[in-house]
Amino acid sequence: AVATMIGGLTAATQNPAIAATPPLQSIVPVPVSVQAAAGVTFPLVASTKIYTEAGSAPAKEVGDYLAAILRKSTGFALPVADAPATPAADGITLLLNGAPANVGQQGYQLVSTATTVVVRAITADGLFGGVQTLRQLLPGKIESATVQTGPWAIPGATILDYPRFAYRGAMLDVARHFHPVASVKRYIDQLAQYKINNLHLHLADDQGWRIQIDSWPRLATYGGSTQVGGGAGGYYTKAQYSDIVAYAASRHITIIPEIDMPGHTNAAQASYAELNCNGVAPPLRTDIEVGYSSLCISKDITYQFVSDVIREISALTPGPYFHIGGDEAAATPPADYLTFINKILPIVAANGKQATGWHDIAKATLPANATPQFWGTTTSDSGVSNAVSRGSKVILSPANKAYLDMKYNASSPIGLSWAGYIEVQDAYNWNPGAYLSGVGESAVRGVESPLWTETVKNSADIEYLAFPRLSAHAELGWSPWSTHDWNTFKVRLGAQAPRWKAQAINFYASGQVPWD
Ligand code: TNX
Repeated sequence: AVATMIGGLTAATQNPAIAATPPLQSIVPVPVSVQAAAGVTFPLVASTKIYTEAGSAPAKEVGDYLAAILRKSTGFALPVADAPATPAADGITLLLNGAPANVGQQGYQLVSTATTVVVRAITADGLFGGVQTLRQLLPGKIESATVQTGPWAIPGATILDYPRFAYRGAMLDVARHFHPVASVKRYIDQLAQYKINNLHLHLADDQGWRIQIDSWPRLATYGGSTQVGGGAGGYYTKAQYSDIVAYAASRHITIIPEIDMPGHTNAAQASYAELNCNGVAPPLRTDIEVGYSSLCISKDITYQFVSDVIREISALTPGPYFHIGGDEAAATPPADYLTFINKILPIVAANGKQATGWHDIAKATLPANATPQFWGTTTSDSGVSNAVSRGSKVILSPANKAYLDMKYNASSPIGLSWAGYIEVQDAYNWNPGAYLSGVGESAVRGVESPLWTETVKNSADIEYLAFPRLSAHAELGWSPWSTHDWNTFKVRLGAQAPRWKAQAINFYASGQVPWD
């Protein structure tokens, strides 16, 4: 009595046995394939153990992460130990051997029976993804921070899963409103559970500079001293930034730092008069206007500044990317803009990083390893398609689909609306692999959900705008397009509510979704 669901729920909805095991139908992002073993369940009990690939520290870390989550809500000891040669009958086993080759670098296979749960992957990233699926096979209260009453049963299944796109991203603007380390970590944990593997931090903008730079100390101490609305602002010390990077790594998330240039630079220009063509430092700004600031393209000191900043941040950043911003440079003459981008791309490369930037940078001739991030509201851009024809890959963040800071509708209490309202279905209904003309599936590195924070002051605000739309974007980035179906997605999304409640996530209970 095994029913097959290939990338979705068609067979499941016809099979009453599977209807009895709703967790298998509720996984977000939906796996490539799920086969249910009808009537079979693995009981998670007080004596359950977690076994990890013998001798592998990265596998052990994933096991420890899983144990920490499950211990809180079950109250069980869940010791983590090296896996025996044959998966033991009393445990959940995470192995770096025996995975089917098609799981690739980020995928996994999960097989649960009455006696074992075995996750196999080629990499620890893959095991971590499998663990996210495993969490969703347990009742939502498994996410609680306090001990809950079981029983805790994992439905019998064979799941094969791997991502459509290698890059699933989120961006958090910590410049407009500063978000302290604890808030960033909380968001990182939320991203990880939907298999998002990159967090882009927008570290500087007109209203604030948010990272310590030793060679230009006033950037943080003065440029970081306020924020939109005139509040106190703040910045990350180098130790705090490194702590965020390490925490993200423990959640298999890469941090991508952004310093926006040559526009969106008022906080820097306010901190150092020499960064202005007229040699006069402007006042700090706490309004939300855009397009008025520009670094001075003709001054040598500008490039000293850019080199110092890129060097110091790159040294703290293990990931391959450095994001140079480049958007809305309305105060930089077009020829100067090209001069500037052409001068700073080699600085990024000299620091061992690949450049990413808002797609405005594709007005310049980009090297093939530079990634334009499309944020427009149209479906064609000649700069981006030219970059693709020269070998670049693209990150898709179309503002009218992917911007988490757009309001859901006219009555949303926070958010902006310049790119339109984005209800959950709007966030879900687009195909990243066939969205921009001249940018086919293979030219897409992935999908990213930017959250600009002009109206976003704290974690509750972040969560209200990110959930549930972030989960929709996560599915677009991970799941095969053949599974794309709003009617089944909205049911799976609705099944996340008990989880979000257990985690005290302040989600928007959209009327489009049948919430559990
Ligand atoms: C446009 S999108 C911006 C940001 C704003 C955002 C608000 C982009 C690359 N630039 O400076 O915060 O709109 O939605």
